[in-house]
Amino acid sequence: MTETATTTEKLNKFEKFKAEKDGLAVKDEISEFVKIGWEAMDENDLNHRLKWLGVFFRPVTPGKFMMRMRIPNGILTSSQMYVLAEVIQRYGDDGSADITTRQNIQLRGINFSDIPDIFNKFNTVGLTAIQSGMDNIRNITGDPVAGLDANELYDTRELVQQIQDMLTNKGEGNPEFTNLPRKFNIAVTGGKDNSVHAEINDLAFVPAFKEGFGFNVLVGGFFSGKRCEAAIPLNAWVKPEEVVSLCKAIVEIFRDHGLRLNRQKARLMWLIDEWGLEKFRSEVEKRWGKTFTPAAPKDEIDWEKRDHIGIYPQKQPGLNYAGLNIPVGRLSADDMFQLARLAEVYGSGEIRFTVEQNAIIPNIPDSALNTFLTEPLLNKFGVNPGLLMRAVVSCTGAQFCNFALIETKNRAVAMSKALERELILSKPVRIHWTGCPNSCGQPQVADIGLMGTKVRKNGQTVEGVDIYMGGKVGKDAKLGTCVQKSVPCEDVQPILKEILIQNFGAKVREEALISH
Ligand code: SRM
Ligand code: SF4
Repeated sequence: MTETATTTEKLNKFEKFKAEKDGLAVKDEISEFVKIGWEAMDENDLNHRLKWLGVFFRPVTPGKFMMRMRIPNGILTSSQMYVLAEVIQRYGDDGSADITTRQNIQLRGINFSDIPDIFNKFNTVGLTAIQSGMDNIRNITGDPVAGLDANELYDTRELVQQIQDMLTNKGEGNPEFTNLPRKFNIAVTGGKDNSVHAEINDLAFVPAFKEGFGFNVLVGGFFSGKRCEAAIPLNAWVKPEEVVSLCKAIVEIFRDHGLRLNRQKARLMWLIDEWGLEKFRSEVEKRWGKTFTPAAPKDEIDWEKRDHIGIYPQKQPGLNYAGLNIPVGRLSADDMFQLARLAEVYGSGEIRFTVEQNAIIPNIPDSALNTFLTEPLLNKFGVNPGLLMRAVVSCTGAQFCNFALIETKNRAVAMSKALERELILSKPVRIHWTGCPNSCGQPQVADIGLMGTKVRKNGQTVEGVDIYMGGKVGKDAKLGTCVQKSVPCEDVQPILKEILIQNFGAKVREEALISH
């Protein structure tokens, strides 16, 4: 028997609560919830349905909520950034924000009773957090230098916005896509360096020429605790104007036929496995109402991936973008006010994010660059950071995430600094930390990936990592694999040092040798 949405018996607990009451229903109930207080709320409303509004109850910090935004293509205006900064500013030390591995932002420390007011503020500047968690489509990623890069093949900004508008009903919430079997990730890349990790999305569009410019379509990429797969070619080439309708058709197929009985098998790739790629392709064609043009024989991803840290000339003569290194994406309210101010004073009031959890300020005139470089914020978020710090990525980890097996962000920063003190590196090495096998910090795309686990040491259970290597990004992207299991965190630094020396050409600093 196939495992389809039409099988109503034996529903897992997630399917049951979705069938009992739609996730989006909480949109009309939020004022009522605020009246009764979060402590009195139904368990499923609190722990799950609120995520349809982008509001996350944090069992690690009860009463201090997290909000996950939607930032299509990772682009914000300074007025939007000011609003986000004001939201967290009122929570003092509890208020912080994180740039995420999907070019997005999450706000922390939020008081439940403030949520309706926060939504009103979002409305005034065109921000939305709708359907950003649970069984919904995640933030749609696009090229972080879209419209700036002289070598880009396609400016992804408008297309990404159109996909979001279609899927979320312009940020209001879309009842059509409110009950998917699981999460769903979409990425569009228009540059030559695959700056969005197309290969790890359920649906990705990569630039390719056939009847003019268009995209080859990849499907089924995902990470989960149980299984990780790179996306596979659908053998389809589409024109830019066909992308939105194809997204709709594929998400509908996933919604109507995706496997739902076993939550561990509910991502798109499991449906493709069950049907076979040919059947999947022809079902999509039927739903889309068109026949696919077969994929272009070659795509245009032929560069190594850029990290965008530094100052780079734009395609617009006389203008530059500045890529600022935000270690592990962590921002305070002050940092956000400063970023918004710099964007206004030196740029065009725009701030962008990358999937490496860094920020870009575009449109800085040549004449303003020298003064820009003297800004105090650049001492914290540099344009020329150390070669480990500039590439370190980390998921949320134990500080706020109840799935975490280890603390990640602080450790990632401390270890990058310590290794930079010990070693001389000649190129950036991408080290990704993730607190558990869910892989939000994408250790499989890293040069060196560290996945949190629990290990035994001297008869005690302690925090540890499994070490991944071999992740390749950009052209010919390839997922890394586990090379060493169960290393206690306190023993990781010397192992990383050795890996950096053996595999990445690092040299021991003489001062470090002397001080030993
Ligand atoms: Fe993730 C669940 C954080 C990107 C795979 N992820 C979670 C939750 C919501 C768990 C929870 O409720 O505590 C984490 C919230 C912790 C918190 O307080 O911040 C969480 N995921 C994140 C973020 C914030 C990591 C980061 O520090 O950047 C990223 C938010 C992206 C966004 O803006 O939407 C984030 N998560 C990812 C990615 C990377 C990506 O998309 O490129 C993945 C792997 C790719 C994928 O999904 O295929 C990822 N997160 C997961 C999974 C495993 C999904 C699965 O199919 O099993 C879970 C667990 C789940 O959904 O049940 C999860
Ligand atoms: Fe939490 Fe695990 Fe995701 Fe890290 S990888 S944010 S610990 S769910």
